[in-house]
Amino acid sequence: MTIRFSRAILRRPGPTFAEGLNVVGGGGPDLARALVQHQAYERALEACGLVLTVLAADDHYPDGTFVEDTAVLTQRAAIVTRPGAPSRLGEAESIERAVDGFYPTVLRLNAPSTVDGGDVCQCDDLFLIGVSQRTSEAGANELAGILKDLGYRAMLIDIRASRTLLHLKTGLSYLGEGRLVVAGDLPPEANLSEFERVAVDKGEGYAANCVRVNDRVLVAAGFPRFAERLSSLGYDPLPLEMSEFRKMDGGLSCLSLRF
Ligand code: CIR
Repeated sequence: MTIRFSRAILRRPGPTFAEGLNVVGGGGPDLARALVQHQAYERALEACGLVLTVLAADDHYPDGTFVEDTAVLTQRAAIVTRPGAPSRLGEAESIERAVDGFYPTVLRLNAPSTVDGGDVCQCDDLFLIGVSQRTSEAGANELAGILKDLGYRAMLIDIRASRTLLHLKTGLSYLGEGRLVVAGDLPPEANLSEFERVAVDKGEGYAANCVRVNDRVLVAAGFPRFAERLSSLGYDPLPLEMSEFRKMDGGLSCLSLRF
């Protein structure tokens, strides 16, 4: 089974984009270039058949373009999260309004739980949930409970000891067909034996955050070995320039909520 998407919610980076959080990426993004890259990302989703809802940038939330962290959109309900960085908590409000029009059931996490959507990877009926610097144990457990009530399975993966992963999906993506792209140092106790692992070469770790959208796989440009690997598995990679979002610790998946 491969989930097919028909819509996506996005938010363009705004004037305060460079003031967002960054630890790994180094900061200093060029807003004009980020906007061009975002435009290309929008066109790519449209080329995959998606109808877009593009929200206005909000100066109060420099990280607001990373919409994925604010919700978990499933085929059975929408769950609005409570992002783990205090500066991002308020982002969920406008996302909830945007999602409300599309979902009859919109659920919420309770304070003080925190969950960033970047820590949540849907693999068909199984959700992998990272416990991270952003997603609390309480949040991961609460989300797992909500998902189980919806009839899904859920598995927690503790990445708090990782030196390379901001979010679980920084180093892991689901391609469909039982295939999981894995880079980075996942804990050995993470039991992912039900999946066929697709490895990412050393030096191409950033590419692990790719996104299967219908008949294509969006992938960061500049990682030729990984793109070739995808092609050899029969996928159709669609490379996108991500340099300015990478500087702010963002990956491909976090720029949209697909449903
Ligand atoms: C942050 O630190 O929250 C943002 N600068 C980047 C968030 C990236 N989100 C994601 O990978 N899911």
